[in-house]
Amino acid sequence: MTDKIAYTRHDDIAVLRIQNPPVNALSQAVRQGLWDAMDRAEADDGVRAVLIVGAGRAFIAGADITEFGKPPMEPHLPVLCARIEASPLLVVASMHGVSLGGGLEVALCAHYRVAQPSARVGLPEVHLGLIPGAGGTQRLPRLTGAEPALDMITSGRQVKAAEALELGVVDRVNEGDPEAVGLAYTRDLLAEGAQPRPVSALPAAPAIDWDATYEAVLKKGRGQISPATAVRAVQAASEMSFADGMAKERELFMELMGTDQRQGMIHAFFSERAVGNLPELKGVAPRELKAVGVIGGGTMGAGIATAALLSGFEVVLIEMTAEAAEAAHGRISGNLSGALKRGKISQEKFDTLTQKALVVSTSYDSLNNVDLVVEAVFENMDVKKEVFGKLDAVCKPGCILASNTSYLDVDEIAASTARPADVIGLHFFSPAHIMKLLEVVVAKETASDVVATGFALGKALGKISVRAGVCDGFIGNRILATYRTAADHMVLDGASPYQIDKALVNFGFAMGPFAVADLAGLDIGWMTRKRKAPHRHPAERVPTYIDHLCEDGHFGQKTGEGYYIYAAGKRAGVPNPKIAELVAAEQASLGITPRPFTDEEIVRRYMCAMVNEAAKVVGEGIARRPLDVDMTLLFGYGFPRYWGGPMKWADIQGLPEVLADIESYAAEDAWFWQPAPLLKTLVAEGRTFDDMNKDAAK
Ligand code: 3H9
Repeated sequence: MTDKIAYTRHDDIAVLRIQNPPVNALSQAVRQGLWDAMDRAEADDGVRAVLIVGAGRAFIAGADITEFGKPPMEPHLPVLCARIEASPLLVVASMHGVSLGGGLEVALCAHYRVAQPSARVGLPEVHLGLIPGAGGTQRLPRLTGAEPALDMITSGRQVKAAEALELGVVDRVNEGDPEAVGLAYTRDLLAEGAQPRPVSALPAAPAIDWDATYEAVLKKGRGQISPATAVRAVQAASEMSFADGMAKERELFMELMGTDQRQGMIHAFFSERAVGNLPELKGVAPRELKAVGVIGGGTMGAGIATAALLSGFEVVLIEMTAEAAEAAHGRISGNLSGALKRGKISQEKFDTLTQKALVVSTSYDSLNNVDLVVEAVFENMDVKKEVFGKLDAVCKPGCILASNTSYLDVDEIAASTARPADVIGLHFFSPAHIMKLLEVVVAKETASDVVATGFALGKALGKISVRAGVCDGFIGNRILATYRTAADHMVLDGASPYQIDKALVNFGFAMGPFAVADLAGLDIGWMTRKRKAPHRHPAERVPTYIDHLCEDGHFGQKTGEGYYIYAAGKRAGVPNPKIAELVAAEQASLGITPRPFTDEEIVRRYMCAMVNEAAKVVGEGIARRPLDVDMTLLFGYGFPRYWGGPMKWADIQGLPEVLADIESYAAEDAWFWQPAPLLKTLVAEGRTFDDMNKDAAK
């Protein structure tokens, strides 16, 4: 027996304690250990029941994800589950912390289940591009009926113990030490004469309209295939024998195991956890953070203040006038009342946050005791420098001065203060209390404990924090500018913005780039184009058709007209006929004969532009690792999670193929399509972006 399972006897009960920290994932050694321990219990004289418990913080978090993609090793989990369920001994699971995926599947093979009130159960495999593969799709519907099982499996959501009890997933909820609770329950069961009760022997769940459910789930998944595939597996549980249903589940599970989506989603899972794990921060203690200052109470400043309040910080927000201060207070209260309505905070908490934890002031002196201050004022270097000058004068020594700029030079801002080591960029995404991404922009002089504090703040706010270096647009906006340009070029050459939006939504983006531009406001791009015009290379192609719309005061959704026309109160628009006219006029003046594009070519060019710029960002050290780019695009730019991020997408396509396409596009526009040196190097060395991630983790 492996040391992953501790076997102890308590009278006529054998306790199998799984000990595989941190979360008792079902690695080969755990599976083998459980198998051997079941053998031992069954051979152990006088043992009448087996109690399975987990050591540490969870029962079992599921299959060991690090084993996926490698050759499967025996005993396979479905076979182990069947072996546990078929035991002549009474098998009980006592669940605490999480029981997820294969962890819940093991519990479903026990004959009885007791859970702590704080326990959570779920089948989250769809988030890894999979379906439950050890009987979850066959056993759960036999306990709960088809619809609750489908809800749990297709959403992957975690269900709290009370709901699990109601649904019939667990038999009892009892508080106490999991082993003591489990032993007491097992003794009760033995005393009652309870017999093994295999879930597989329960009648199948009655049929529902499977095809309609499949279609609805497929649509909701926006291109993600695993949730819809799960519907077919649950259908098998209703229509087939248990054995045939298990075979069907296995077949579908193995099919998904071979997909790009599975690779992409597992990359996202591990990258999400690796992104904050920077070697340069090992052993660096962050500074203490209790009170946070925010300069500017517009949408961004109010969002940052809201996020900080919700995470337990005291907040001092500075505005220029009493009216602006009042408006800022209103915006923050509005955000918080959203949290109140969604049940995230209580009325009492709402009152404390808005009345006690938040101070809105027009005097910079109110900042004299904050530990960190984030400036979120107008994007203008002179304005920023003026603000930083005032902060430098009033903030206490050691206070971190952060700018929320989205493209300005943080080195220049830092140099304008007497404490450049305390200056950092903290680039939030709007709405800042909702969006998960935080770019931690490290300037030349930024002290490492200031960087560590940026990451600590991100963690406290529940953000995914990515380290970025200083350049125009940092990681995200710099890459965005490039792939947006690729889309603009395609419009000039003959693709319509609507075809491009549709092709990219079909690829998996939440919205296409032109719908996003309308939402963000066309004036932003217009201003950027004007800002960059003086430094533009003569070979750079920059469309101007949309500027004419801006000159007429049309800025997208907020004015009701942009690439699309928006009826009052409607989020979705219809194509604006003026766009085709403006584009045609520009094509005529440039002597361009428009050509058709396939959706496939649109996606390929857009993605190649993204990957090429991203490779430059990594090559220049603006992003430390390819996975930092992937997480930036995933959490800040609506990139489809099931592709894992643009770098993972490129690895899956094959870097030589991506480079070959970039080189072929360069034949038409050598200025825009200059291949990234890093991409060329990786192709020459036969390496991938993921190889770089792995090297960085060593
Ligand atoms: C499955 O079960 C398939 C079966 O149906 C069929 C099979 C045939 N494996 O998130 P944390 C690591 S699919 C390996 O930071 P938390 C994680 O990488 C599986 N490692 O902590 C991290 O490592 P590090 C279905 C795992 O408290 C460390 O544990 N199950 C696994 O915020 C701590 O994790 C899931 O999808 C794993 N299964 O959250 C559950 N899980 O410290 C996935 C975690 O080196 N896991 N690690 O960075 C989770 O949702 C969360 O990790 C959990 C803990 C809620 C458990």
